[in-house]
Amino acid sequence: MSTREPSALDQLYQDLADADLNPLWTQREGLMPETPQPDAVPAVWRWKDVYGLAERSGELVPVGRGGERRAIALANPGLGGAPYATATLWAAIQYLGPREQAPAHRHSQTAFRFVVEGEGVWTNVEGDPVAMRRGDLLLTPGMHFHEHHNTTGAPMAWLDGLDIPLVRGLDAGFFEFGPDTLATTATPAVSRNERLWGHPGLRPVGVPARPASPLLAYRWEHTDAALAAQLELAAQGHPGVVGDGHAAVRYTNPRTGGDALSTIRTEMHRLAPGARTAARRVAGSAVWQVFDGAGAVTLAGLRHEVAAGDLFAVPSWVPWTLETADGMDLFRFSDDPVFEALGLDRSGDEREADR
Ligand code: 1HN
Repeated sequence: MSTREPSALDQLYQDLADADLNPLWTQREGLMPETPQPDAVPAVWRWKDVYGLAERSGELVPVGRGGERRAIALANPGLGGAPYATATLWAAIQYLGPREQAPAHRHSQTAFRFVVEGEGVWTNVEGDPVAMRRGDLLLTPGMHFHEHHNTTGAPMAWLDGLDIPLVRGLDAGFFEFGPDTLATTATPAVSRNERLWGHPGLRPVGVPARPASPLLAYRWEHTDAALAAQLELAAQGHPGVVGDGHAAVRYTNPRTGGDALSTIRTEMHRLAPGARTAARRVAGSAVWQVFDGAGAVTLAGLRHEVAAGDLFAVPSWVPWTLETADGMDLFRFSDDPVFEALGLDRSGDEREADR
């Protein structure tokens, strides 16, 4: 067998690799594609499937110290089994059985809960008991101690959203256990943070607040009324909706007017009966959950029928369209605030989305 002398060029590449160096000219396309090329793919999870598996987990797997939460993550099929819905977002269904408790801890990852059905769980955030009810958005900003307890004889499940993959990518994760016993078993209908910060347009004077949103609960009655008003006014010829028959609100930090959470945008969308949105795409990723009604989402040209509770992931730059015959409400969360803070935000309209 004859072995060829390596050419000077072969030797150069070998020596570069041996020196932990890597030349750009062999990598440019992968490093700098013309548009985002997410590993995550458009994906849909059905509520009845996810809920059924959560229920079975509830029967077989206890919740407690160590595992901390009975949360089952949406694992995007493009991400090789990682528990991530998109490149930056974690989404999970969390299930808490009758009288169960999920112990206190805190972490630098930002979290929220969105309740698609049920009630009876209180989440204590920094010792403030916050009721969780259908349609509510509850915040757990970074480094806030939190624990959950189910006060009823029925199980409850909800959607958890966190910025876990983003924080992982930034190597910014910190985690700390809290006390083993509940900070409080009180079950007020209205939490202290809502009593201070939950009055529209009114900011308490002299009440100290951390940079994160001091308001931790956004109640469905307000969200519902805001969306209903937008569509009613639009139908009467007044301006102000996102699109024809499409109203949306963003949850905000009442102290700053900015996003309710620093790394995650949270929104509720309402489509009037017969509405269809224009195709749109953005740099950055999102996860949606149908809250009420039914319709269809088209992701990168593929149409999926969806109904209450169903979830779908929209990776960066994937065009999406929503449509409904009888009306549909959808909760959306995304990494938009990160893209905006870093000057990476971009969007494309229907024309571009079709290219
Ligand atoms: C967490 O603390 C919660 O507090 C939910 O409910 C999901 C996933 C990973 C790490 C911490 C919660 C989580 C989590």
